[in-house]
Amino acid sequence: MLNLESLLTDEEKAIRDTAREYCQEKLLPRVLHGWRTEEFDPDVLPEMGKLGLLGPTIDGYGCAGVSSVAYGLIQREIERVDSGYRSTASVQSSLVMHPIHEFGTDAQKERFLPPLAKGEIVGAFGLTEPNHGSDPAGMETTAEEVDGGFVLNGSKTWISNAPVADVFVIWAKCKWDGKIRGFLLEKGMKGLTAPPIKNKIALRVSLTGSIFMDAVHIPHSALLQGASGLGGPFACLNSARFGISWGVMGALEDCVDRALEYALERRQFGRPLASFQLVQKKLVDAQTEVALGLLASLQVGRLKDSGALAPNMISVVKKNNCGKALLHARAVLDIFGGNACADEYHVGRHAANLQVTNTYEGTNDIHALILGRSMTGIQAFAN
Ligand code: TGC
Ligand code: FAD
Repeated sequence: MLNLESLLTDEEKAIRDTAREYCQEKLLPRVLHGWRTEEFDPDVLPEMGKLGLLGPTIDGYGCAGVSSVAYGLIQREIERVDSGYRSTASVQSSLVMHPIHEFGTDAQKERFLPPLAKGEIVGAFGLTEPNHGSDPAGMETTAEEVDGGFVLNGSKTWISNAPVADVFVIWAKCKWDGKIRGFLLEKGMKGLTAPPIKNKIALRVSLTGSIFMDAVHIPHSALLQGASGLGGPFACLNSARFGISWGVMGALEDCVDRALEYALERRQFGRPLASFQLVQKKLVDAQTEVALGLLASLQVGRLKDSGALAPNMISVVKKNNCGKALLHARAVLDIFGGNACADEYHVGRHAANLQVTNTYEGTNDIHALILGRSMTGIQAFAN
């Protein structure tokens, strides 16, 4: 609608085309099975890894070293199929590979990044707790220094990939100075369990779980040395929230494309639905938000790559694009009438997923308060 294409480099277009071809040819045919069964498909991450779609902005360690805009374009193509596949991939890239790359030691990078990039191992990111979602500063998970390392105690909930994760980036409050730091835990450690949360009504193709840590002993080498304080997890969230801002636009684009096709074919009162003014308005409003949202994310991506990004800009696109995607996916879902209920029309699935994308990585309202604090100088989260 606003010729995003003209603002992409040839390399970005080629990466986008590779991702689109993979997602449409390989992921789309599997999505309804995954949605209906809630089964995690273990082939997805290795397939993405082969194409260089995991941790793509990282230089070295088997990663592609591409622009942030290319990263966004990849998330858009994955989420055009399903937000759950994008969740699986973006946790791996932004919330696990990114902190290891930014804050890890050389040994941690060499050990974990290549297999994560290939999708041979799966990562999870544990920040949210049963009593602390929007306010991670209040977390109750603790790390205590002991002879030979640390002991972690606590629990995390609603953690993407957790039930199948090989490596867990866990954020814990350190007993010695009260600061939040990241630790790398590994599957099989004594006292560590990650049961699935079943029967979700959204994001059913991605696995979500709890993490329980009952006196988990880890060596000193498991500490992410470069991060101390909430700025550590928030730096990871900057990258993931940016990716989500692109991803949800892909989901909304799919909703618009499918609704348009349906509206042109389905006839009522002797005319195609697409001929009714109210239907046209729903389609145009949604398509307009896609065009504006993508251009905003492109601008944020360019600023990110040039080093001129401020985190508030990410709140603008995370909040706007997630909120608009949810609103307009629900609006165009109306066009399907009773068929909105049938999963083979796909749009109801997107609308359910988009409720979650509008919630995780900071709810829409929390991003409003982040921006409100910036505008007014008054923080409204708490007293
Ligand atoms: P606040 O005082 O604002 O900040 C504490 C420290 O962090 C620094 N900081 C940032 N640094 C980098 N980037 C950012 N975006 C940052 N935001 C804050 C800040 O400078 C400060 O540093 P320092 O050195 O002064 O200590 O902290 P607060 O406690 O007042 O924050 C409140 C609030 C609401 C903004 C924050 O807690 C928040 O964003 N809450 C939302 C929680 C959230 O987003 N959780 C996400 C969990 S992960 C997830 O959902 C993954 S889903 C993945 C998937 O499946 O795709
Ligand atoms: P709460 O913080 O309890 O918020 C409930 C409501 O209250 C929201 O509407 C919120 O906006 C509002 N609210 C809260 N505080 C305020 C305030 N001060 N002012 C005004 N309104 C307020 N987390 C991870 O760490 N890793 C993951 O991989 C991960 N994956 C997820 C996957 C799924 C499928 C889901 C559903 C969640 C996932 N999350 C993950 C957790 C997610 O980040 C949290 O659900 C989210 O941050 C909100 O926290 P909460 O659920 O505790 O809601």
